[in-house]
Amino acid sequence: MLKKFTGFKKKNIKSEADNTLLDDKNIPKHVAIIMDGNGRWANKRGLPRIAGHREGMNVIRKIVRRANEIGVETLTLYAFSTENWKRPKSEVEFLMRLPEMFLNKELPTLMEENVVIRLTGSKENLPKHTINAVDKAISATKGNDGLILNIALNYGSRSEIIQAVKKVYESLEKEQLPIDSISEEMLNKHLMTGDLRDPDLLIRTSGEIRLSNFMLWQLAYAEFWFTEVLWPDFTEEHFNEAIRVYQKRARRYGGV
Ligand code: V0D
Repeated sequence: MLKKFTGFKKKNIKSEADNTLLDDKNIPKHVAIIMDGNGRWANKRGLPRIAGHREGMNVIRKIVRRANEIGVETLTLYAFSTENWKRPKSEVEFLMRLPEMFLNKELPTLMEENVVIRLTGSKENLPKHTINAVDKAISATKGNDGLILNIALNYGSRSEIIQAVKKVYESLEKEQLPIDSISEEMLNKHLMTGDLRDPDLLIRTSGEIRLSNFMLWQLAYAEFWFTEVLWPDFTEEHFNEAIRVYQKRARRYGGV
């Protein structure tokens, strides 16, 4: 069952990564990553935290390409949580420049690789320049049919659920539906992830073993893989290792 991965049919992306022992019949369709440890990476080197964020941004390109190459359909990256506003103003201002910096550099490559950019989170409080950059990338890539790169930006799961519950209530009122018509599907539809499928695999870097208000509903059945590696040190090999571990685990949704 486990065999050498020989490449993804439709793609011709070359990679130096170690492909061995990946089962191409059991690639997680949706992988979500909490990219933690950028500030700590910088501190360890006596650099300002923003240097860690910049280095972390450069890792994204490699992981997107690798995910696309092995046939992952959706890659969600947790870039900025609603709690991150509490950080020093100068750090937040720098972070809000990263979408532009990333997209200015990477959009041509993402187009070549057929990537679709999506956003999960609230646009509230985001600077205009950040929204513009992301909106531009979303419209530029919406006709592509490759990997969905879903960026969780200004996202928090509990407020997402509250907002979905309010929308469910509104739709019951509007359509005069009984309370028993509330279903998982109905709530699911009103979450910010909308039509995206649930993640199959969650990766969190930097040794923190918690969810930190990330996709609480959507991660109900996901496999979790944690690593001590800090995000700026994360490589395709670490990504492969996470997929290998995922493939070794039985996934039975509570059945037998
Ligand atoms: C900092 C490590 C890319 C984690 C990666 C504003 C935290 C670098 C984006 C990005 C951030 C955003 C939107 C988009 C394309 C890319 C990004 C933020 C932080 C939050 F359409 N890196 N990145 N966004 N960091």
